[in-house]
Amino acid sequence: SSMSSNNDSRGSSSKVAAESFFRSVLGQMETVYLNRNPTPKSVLELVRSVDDEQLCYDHLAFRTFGIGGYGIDSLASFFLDYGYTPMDELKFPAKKLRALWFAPPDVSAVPGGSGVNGPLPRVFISELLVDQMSSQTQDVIRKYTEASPNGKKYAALSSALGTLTWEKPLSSEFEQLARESEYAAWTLVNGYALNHVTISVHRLKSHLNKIKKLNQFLEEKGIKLNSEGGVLKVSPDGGLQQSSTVADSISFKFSDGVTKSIPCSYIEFAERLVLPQYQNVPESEIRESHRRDGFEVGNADKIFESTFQEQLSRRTG
Ligand code: OOG
Ligand code: NI
Repeated sequence: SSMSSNNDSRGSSSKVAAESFFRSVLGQMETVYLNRNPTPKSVLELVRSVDDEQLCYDHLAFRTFGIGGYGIDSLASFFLDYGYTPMDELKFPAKKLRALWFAPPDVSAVPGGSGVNGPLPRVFISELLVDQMSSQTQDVIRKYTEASPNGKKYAALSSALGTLTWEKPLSSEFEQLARESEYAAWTLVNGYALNHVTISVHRLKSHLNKIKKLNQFLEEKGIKLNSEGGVLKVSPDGGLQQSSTVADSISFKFSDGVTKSIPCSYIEFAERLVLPQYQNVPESEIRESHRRDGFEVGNADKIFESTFQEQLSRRTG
C-alpha cells in the first residue's frame, strides 16, 4: 500500500509538470500568432479593456495538407499525448476539406488564469483533401511535403516556433494554389501556424457575453468582421453562434525573391447556449458541460472564408 501511494503521488506530480509544459507550448503558439496579427491582438486588448476578468478560449484551430502523414494526425498526436479526445468529423466537399475536433482533458484552469492558462480549449484541425486537387496543385504540395518527410513529426514544434517545416515556395506556386484553393495557398505559406483562437463569449463577465453585443462593440471600434453568409453564424439548433474577424495580411518573401502580401490569421468568437434540458439549472450552477458542444458544418464553412481574398478586399461597413 505504501508503494501504491508513492505511485499516486508521482503520477499526480508528473501530470502537473506535463500540463505546465503543454500550456507553455500553447502559449508559444499564441505568441507567434499575436506577434504576426495586429487585429487579434487589439481585439483581445479591446475586450480586456471592458472585461478585465478571466478570458477563456473556446478553441484553437489549425490547417494541414491531407497527404503523406502531413494531415490532421500530424498535429493531433501532440494533443492526444496531452490528454485530448478525438470527437466528431466535419466534411466540406465543396471546399475539399475535412476536419476533426478534439475535446480537452478534464483539468482545471491555472488559478485566475486567462487564455492558454484558463480552462483548456477545444482543438479544431482541418485538412485539405489533396488527392482531389488538380495534378499541378498536387505536384506543388508533394514537392514541399516530400522534400521534408520528417517535418510532419514536428508539427507542434513548427507551430510554436512559427517556422515552416518545408522550404518557402515560389510566388508562382502560391498563385497556382490560390487559384484552385485559397485554403491550400494559405497552408503552403503559413504551415502549422495557429489559424485562430476563439474567445468564449458566454464566459465573459460583462455585457459583452452576448455575441451580438460583442460584434456591435467591435464594429464600432472599426474591426472588420467576416460577412460571408451574414456576420453571425448560427447552427440549425440555435445553440452555437459564431463570428470572426477578417484575417490580417503579412508580407512574405518567396524563394524567387518576390515579396507579396499574404493572408495570415484571424480571431473568432463563439457563444454556446445552455441546452434545452438544462434550462432550469440556476445560472450560478451552469457549467460548460450544460451548453451546446461541438462544431457546425454550416458555420465552419463560412468561417473558413475569413482568410479568403473576397473578405480581405471587402471595404468596412
Ligand atoms: C477553420 C474554420 C472553421 C469553426 O470554429 O467552425 C472554424 C479554419 O478557418 O481553418 O474555425
Ligand atoms: Ni473556429
